[in-house]
Amino acid sequence: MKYEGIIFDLDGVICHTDEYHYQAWKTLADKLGIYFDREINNRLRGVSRMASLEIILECYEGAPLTDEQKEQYATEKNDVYKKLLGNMSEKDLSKEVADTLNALRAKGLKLAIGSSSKNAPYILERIGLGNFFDAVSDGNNITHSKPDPEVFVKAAEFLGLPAEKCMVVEDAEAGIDAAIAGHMDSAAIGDAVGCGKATCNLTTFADLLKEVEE
Ligand code: B16
Ligand code: MG
Repeated sequence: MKYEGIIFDLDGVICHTDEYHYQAWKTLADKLGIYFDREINNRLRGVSRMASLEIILECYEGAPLTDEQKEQYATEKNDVYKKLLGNMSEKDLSKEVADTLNALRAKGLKLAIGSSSKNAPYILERIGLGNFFDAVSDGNNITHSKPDPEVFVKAAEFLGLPAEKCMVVEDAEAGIDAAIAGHMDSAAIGDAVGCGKATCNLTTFADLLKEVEE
């Protein structure tokens, strides 16, 4: 086997919460009179909550905001987002993803999450994967967000594996850059395919089964 561990990004790879992020940021943007659309939302993939707010504020024309106000707006967005996450259930985990994860584990690979989200444990619980992964590294245990490699370096540490034995699966260019910075191979899926920087590109999640073989 080429790898001993696979580190999965959560949002956009294991499940899809981007529509909920969009709705929650849109609620805040409308309140502040800021222009916000799905194209801007696309730039928030893999980006931390506070860095996402800064991107949204690029279109803000009011008086400069204090750090306290920014914290408050980020919290408001997260409150709306968390309520929307309450709609998620095991139905939000596709059969293809569930079957592929089980097949990878059956090959003896260790499986981890490497997500920027502070809501990762709650999302995993909602989709029925609360106790599935061998390690979870997320927005709660890092000080630097993707493209910094910290979240993946920590995931490899939690698995007890060296970076060169791990592959990262990502849907965001920031995540592919983080894998490269952490000296890990990467598989791009969805939006990240376009950046052309990953070790390999996946057309479907199940393609991963071919990529982990020697
Ligand atoms: P939270 P990932 C990322 O998750 C999302 O793609 C990104 O849109 C979000 O801003 C970030 O998590 C932080 O999320 O506000 O829940 O802490 O793709 O790294 O799994
Ligand atoms: Mg993602």
